[in-house]
Amino acid sequence: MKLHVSPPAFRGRLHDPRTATSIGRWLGAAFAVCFVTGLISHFMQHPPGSLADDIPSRPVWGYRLSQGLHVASGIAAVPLLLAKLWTVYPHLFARPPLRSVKHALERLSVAVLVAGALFELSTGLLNTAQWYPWPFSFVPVHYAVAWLVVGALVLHVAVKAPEIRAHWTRRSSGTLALPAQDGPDRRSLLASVGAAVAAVTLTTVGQSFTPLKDLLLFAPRDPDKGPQSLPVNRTAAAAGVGRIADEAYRLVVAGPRSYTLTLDDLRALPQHEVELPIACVEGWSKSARWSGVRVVDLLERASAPAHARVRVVSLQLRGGYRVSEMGHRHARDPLTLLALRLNGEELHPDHGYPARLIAPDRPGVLQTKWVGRLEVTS
Ligand SMILES: Nc1nc2c(c(=O)[nH]1)N[C@H]1C(S)=C(S)[C@@H](COP(=O)(O)O)O[C@H]1N2
Ligand SMILES: [Mo]
Repeated sequence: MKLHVSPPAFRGRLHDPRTATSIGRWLGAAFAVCFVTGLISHFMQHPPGSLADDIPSRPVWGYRLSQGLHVASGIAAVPLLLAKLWTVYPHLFARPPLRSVKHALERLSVAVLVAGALFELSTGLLNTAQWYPWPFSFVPVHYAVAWLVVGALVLHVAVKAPEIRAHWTRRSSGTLALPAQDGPDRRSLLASVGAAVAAVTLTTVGQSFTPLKDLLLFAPRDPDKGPQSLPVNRTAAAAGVGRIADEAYRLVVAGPRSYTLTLDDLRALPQHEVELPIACVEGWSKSARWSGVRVVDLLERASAPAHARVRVVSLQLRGGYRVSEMGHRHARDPLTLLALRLNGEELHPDHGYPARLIAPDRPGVLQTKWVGRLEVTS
C-alpha cells in the first residue's frame, strides 16, 4: 500500500514571488541601514589601530543619528521579517524538499539567513531593553552574526535575481507566473505591513528623536526619566563608587608633565558650557547643557603633543566601561569637556559626580563617568 500525503495547497497572490519581492526589498533596505550603521557604531567603539585618529568629532549629532537609525531600522525590520516569512513559508512544504546539490545549498543559505536575522533582531531588541538573558557577550556575537546574515542575504538576492528583476520590470514570465497587475488583496497586505512598520517606528523613535517623544509607547527608555532629566545606564551604586567625597577627590593628568588637581583646583579653572547629547548604543539619546573644563586645556598644561591620544580612566574599580580611549580629534575638540555641571547644577552622583567626560559625536558608553585620571598616550 502506498501512503500518500499531499502537501497543503497555497494559492492566491499573497504567497507568490511578487509579494515576497515587494516586502523583501523593504526588508533588504532596513537590513542595509542596520548593517551600515552597526559598522559605524562598531568602528567608533573599537577603532582598529591607527583608525582611532581618523574618527571625526563632528557633526556633534553624528553618532546620535547613526545609532538612532540602527535601532529604528532594526525595530522596523521586525514586522517586515515576520510578513516576509509568512509570505514564503509555503516553500517549506514544497516537494521534493531537496532537488539537487545547488538547491540544497540555496536552502542552507536561506536557513542561515532566517536563523541569523531572527537572532540579530531578537538580541538587538532585548539589548535595547537592557536585558541579557544569554550566556555570551552581546557585542562580539551580535557583530559576528551580522556578517553571517549579510553574506547569506547577498547570496539570497543573487539566487533570486530573476524573480527580483521580473518584479522590477513588471514583466510576467511564463516560468515565474507573476501576475501583471496588483490585486486588492496584495495591496491591503502591503498597506497593513506598512502600517505596522509606521506604528512600531513612531512609538519607539522618540527615545532618540526627541520631537516624537510624546508618542513613546513601547520604547524601553523615556529620555525624560532619570536624575536631572537624563537617563542613567549604570548608577553610582551599581558601579560601586557611591558618592565620592570632595576632599578625597583628585584628578591625575599623566603626560610629559604630569600633575594632580583637587576639585577646588578644577572649579577654579576656566569653565565652558556646551550643549551635547548622550547617545547610548542601546538607542536612547538626550541632549543636555554641560559645563566644565576643556580637555584640551588640561592636555596643554601637561605638554601633551598635538597628536596625542588620551585614555580616560574612571574611579570605578570594575566593569567594562571604566576606561575609554580618545583619538586626538576628540581630545582637541573645544567641545570636549571634563564636565562638572549638568543643566546648571552639580552632576548627580549617577551622572558621574564630581567629573565626567562629555565629547561630541561619541557613543554613550565612551562618555566616562567619575573620571579620576587622564593619561596622554602616543
Ligand atoms: N565609569 C562609567 N562610565 C560610564 C558608564 C559606566 O558604566 N561606567 N556607562 C556609560 C553608558 S553605557 C552611558 S549610555 C552613559 C550614560 O550616561 P548618563 O548616566 O550620564 O546618562 O554613561 C557612560 N559612562
Ligand atoms: Mo550606553
